[in-house]
Amino acid sequence: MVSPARVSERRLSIPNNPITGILLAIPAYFVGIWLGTLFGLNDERNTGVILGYVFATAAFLAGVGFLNYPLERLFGWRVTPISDPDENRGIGRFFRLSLDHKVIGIQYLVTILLMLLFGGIGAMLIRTSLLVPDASITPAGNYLPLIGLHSVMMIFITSAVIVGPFGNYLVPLMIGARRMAFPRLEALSFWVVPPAAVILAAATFWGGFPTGWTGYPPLSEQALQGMDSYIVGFTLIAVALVSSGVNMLATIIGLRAPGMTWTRLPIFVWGIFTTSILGLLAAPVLAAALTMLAMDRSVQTTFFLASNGGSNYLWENLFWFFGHPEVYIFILPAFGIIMEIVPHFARKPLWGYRTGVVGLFGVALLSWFVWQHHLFVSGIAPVLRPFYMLSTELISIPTGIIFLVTLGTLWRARVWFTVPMLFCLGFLFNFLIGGISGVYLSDVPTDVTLHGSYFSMAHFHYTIMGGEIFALMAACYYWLPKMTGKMLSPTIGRIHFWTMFIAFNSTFFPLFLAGLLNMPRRVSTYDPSLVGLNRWVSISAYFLFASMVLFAGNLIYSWFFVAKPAVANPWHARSLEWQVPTPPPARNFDRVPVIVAGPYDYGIPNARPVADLGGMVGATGGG
Ligand code: HEM
Ligand SMILES: [Cu+2]
Repeated sequence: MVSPARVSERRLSIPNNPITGILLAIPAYFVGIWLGTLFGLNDERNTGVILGYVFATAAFLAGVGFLNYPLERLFGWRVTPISDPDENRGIGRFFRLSLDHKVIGIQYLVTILLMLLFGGIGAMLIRTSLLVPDASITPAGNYLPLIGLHSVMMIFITSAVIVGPFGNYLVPLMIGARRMAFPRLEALSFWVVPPAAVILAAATFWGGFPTGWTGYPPLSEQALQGMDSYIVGFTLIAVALVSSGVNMLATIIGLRAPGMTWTRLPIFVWGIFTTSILGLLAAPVLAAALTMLAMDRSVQTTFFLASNGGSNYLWENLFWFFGHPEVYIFILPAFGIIMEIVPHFARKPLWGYRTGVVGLFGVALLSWFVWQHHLFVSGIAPVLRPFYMLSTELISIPTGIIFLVTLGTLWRARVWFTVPMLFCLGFLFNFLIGGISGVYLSDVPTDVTLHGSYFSMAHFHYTIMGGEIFALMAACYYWLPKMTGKMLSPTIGRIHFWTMFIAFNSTFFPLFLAGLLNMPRRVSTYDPSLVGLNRWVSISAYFLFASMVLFAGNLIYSWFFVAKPAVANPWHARSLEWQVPTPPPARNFDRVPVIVAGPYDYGIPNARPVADLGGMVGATGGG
């Protein structure tokens, strides 16, 4: 221990911000490229590009300020405090390394919404190309890179779009904590995302990559340097998943306020909890597999190359061992949002709270035992097929439980049809179709014909876009008033919901049909008899994009033009995050609250307010 008297006041004197980060990253990239040429390997260009991306990311993070704390500890300088309310004021706090979970939540939200715009533009280009059955709009060789960029960008987004903005912002507020357990790790889980997005976009300069998000060898071994973007970018997302996973678990286990027993925990927090277990355990497998692929492409190992004793089937297993839990990383927090929001607008206790928690854990547990349903037609031993078929179909049971908990809460309720509630109902409709189509895919005889067709593509868009993204929209309309202090316009919100709901279904439902008619995924040409169907889908997709523009318009209009301030508790909700003022003070709670009741005790005579907050302003009991 360094005694206080000897602590030096010296600090690093370079200004820490993203600009410094970029200025350091550019030379670091070229140092990496140069180093790559020194080894004299056949794959030297890949080695250089991989090293370049890794160095650039490290330099960027150092420029943003991630080295300060380790250096301060190492040399005994004065250590920067975790939260310094004076430093953390004004718009500038969103553009630098902040350790306030509320700032990180908003940084995450804005970043991811911008990424969503790029992913969405990619989707529009794909659908434009498919207006004609031949490859005349997209020249040969451009279609697969387009699919690759769109799919991986969307996977980056959907991996973090709920846990990043809403998990970081809300979990401490919901459990009565002042911060996350490891604020620096929390900041890191955000600051690796922008470099991941930039590195992914940089693939364009190398002509993109042809493998989609699954990165199957041998194609991924043969592809040009665009593939290296996939490897490094996806590894950074794995870093984000692990660091946020361990942090969320430590926070929820360790920092709950007195009285916040496990059965009083808001169900959204349970959604984050189970997601975090999956992220923490699955992402390292992905990172290991990607490292092996990077080594195959640079230092000439042959893990996945059959020609030298490796196995591409090994990749397929490693990838899906991560990949299937990954899709539940998308949906578990969405389940959490739906079960969280519905009781507040049904004004009824969450029906079967404990069963709902069991459902979340059931899904999380089973998701480890099903990955080979992605490999039914990839040479899997025939005796294994029934096992994976059964385990996959079993997942419908805990999923069904979560559905029943939500429907039971709605049963005979006098529902308040706010915009967030509409999106919850939209979620239930879409996810039902998505889930049921999953059961067809888990059935081996049907999957043998449907695998690789638009049917499976429609299935996962129903679950991910119709599910996770609808839940995201519900979360935005529900919690943004607390996070930004501004109400979103409910009128635009309703128009947004109906256009998005109708356009989504009219885009993706016909694609089940396209799949049944044997239209293959990831191919830019199709049978001319399907041209009518495809044009219908493309035009619907334009409307879907327009509905998202309407959402962006609503954000801008409501934040900057109307700026109607949100009251502390516009929904008269009981749960803890609504009892603090809007926007929440820097340290969340004047003093640590004492939790005395559950968050969903609506309609219960003489129900106590959820917490004793020690006379804080803005407190409302809810009724
Ligand atoms: C009731 C639950 C579900 C079942 C039974 C199920 C079943 C399946 C099966 C068997 C496949 C393999 C299809 C094939 O390629 O031949 C599949 C693919 C897929 N599912 Fe699901 N699924 C379910 C829920 C979900 C959820 C909740 C998500 C995401 C939020 C999801 C995302 C995906 C994705 C991304 C793929 C395709 C991966 C690819 O080939 O690129 N599924 N699903
Ligand atoms: Cu799966």
